[in-house]
Amino acid sequence: MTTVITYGTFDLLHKGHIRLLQRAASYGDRLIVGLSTDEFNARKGKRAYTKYADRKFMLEAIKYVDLVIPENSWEQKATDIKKYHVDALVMGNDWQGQFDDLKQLTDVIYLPRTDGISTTQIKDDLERS
Ligand code: C2G
Repeated sequence: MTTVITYGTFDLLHKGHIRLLQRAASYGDRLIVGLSTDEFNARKGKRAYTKYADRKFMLEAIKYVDLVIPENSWEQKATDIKKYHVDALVMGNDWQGQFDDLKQLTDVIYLPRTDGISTTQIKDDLERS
């Protein structure tokens, strides 16, 4: 069984998130999502509209997702990769190169982001409307 992992906040879930999960899942038999906790988001300088428990609930309802674990730190990826015997880390290419240090542990794949949609864009559009 091949295992894929990805990480993110996945706030205001949108097509870009779903397409990332769909493509990440295609690299293996199971997809694990490291979901940024509210506390970690604060450290990332992000404030999610939807609280962790509800973001987790929504991700678990997505057919491409097999397991959701909390992402509490930048440093946990290596531990997660070993713990879950991960074969590939998949991220959007806004992270291009950022996780290449993990190539000694697993495949690292950066996928093109989905153009024209982002949580920030949604918030800005709603503010203007
Ligand atoms: N994404 C995408 N296309 C978009 C928007 C997002 O492919 N239009 C991807 C991002 O590249 C990322 C994933 O969807 O791989 C989740 O996006 P965010 O929730 O914004 O994740 P981020 O805040 O970048 O957190 O340790 C890594 C971080 O937790 C990643």
